[in-house]
Amino acid sequence: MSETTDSPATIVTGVIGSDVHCIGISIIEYGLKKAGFDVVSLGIQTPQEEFINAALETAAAAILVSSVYGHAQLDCRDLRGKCIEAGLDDILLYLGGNLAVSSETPWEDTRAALEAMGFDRVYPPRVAIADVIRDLRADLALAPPPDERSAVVHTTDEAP
Ligand code: B12
Repeated sequence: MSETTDSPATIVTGVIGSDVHCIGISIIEYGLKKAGFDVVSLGIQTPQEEFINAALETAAAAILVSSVYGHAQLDCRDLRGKCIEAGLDDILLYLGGNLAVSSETPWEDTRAALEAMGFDRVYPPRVAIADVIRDLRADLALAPPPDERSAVVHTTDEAP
């Protein structure tokens, strides 16, 4: 069994590139705060460098990137490489939003392309916040909060 910790982690969030869609990431940030994470919110139209600088300044454990206007593959190009260059070798990178350029593109192709760019997890538009938080806790080896330790967690993977 792997070791877990109760310490809150700092998470950097923002909407990458020229994207101004702010509602989705605000909902994610609300969920993160409610789950006990410290959130450093960079807002809309955030350049890659700002994500990296904020993560360095706050010793963040993860960067959660939002991209809603369809240009994720362009805006996120080499983000992982720049993180490594800055010394953030092990930082978790999550990406969510409307990630396909076209609605014709199968989701699994989009996910595979973005994972190949270095994201640890890539989420479709209708992801449940509970699933993102569960993944973060698992990836950061954080213990579940006391009131959830014996609770059943329902995920979007389950049949209704
Ligand atoms: C409102 C809106 C706008 C507003 C934004 C206002 C604002 N302050 O946010 C305005 C009018 C400014 C706008 C502009 C544009 N928009 Co617009 N917009 C929308 C709209 C109608 C709703 C978006 C929204 O808020 N949804 C509600 C939130 C809760 O959902 P969400 O953003 O998807 O977020 C959820 C998930 O995606 C996920 N999520 C999001 N980020 C992250 C991050 C992580 C880490 C995780 C885990 C999860 C996650 O969790 C959220 C909660 O469930 C959508 C259509 C739609 N019905 O979705 C189009 C839409 C997003 N827009 C679109 C486009 C194309 C544009 C423009 C390019 C249009 C144009 N030609 O000018 C511009 C882009 C401007 C820019 N530079 O960004 C397209 C994107 C197409 C694509 N390829 O995906 C959409 C899908 C419309 C469409 N069907 O064509 N838009």
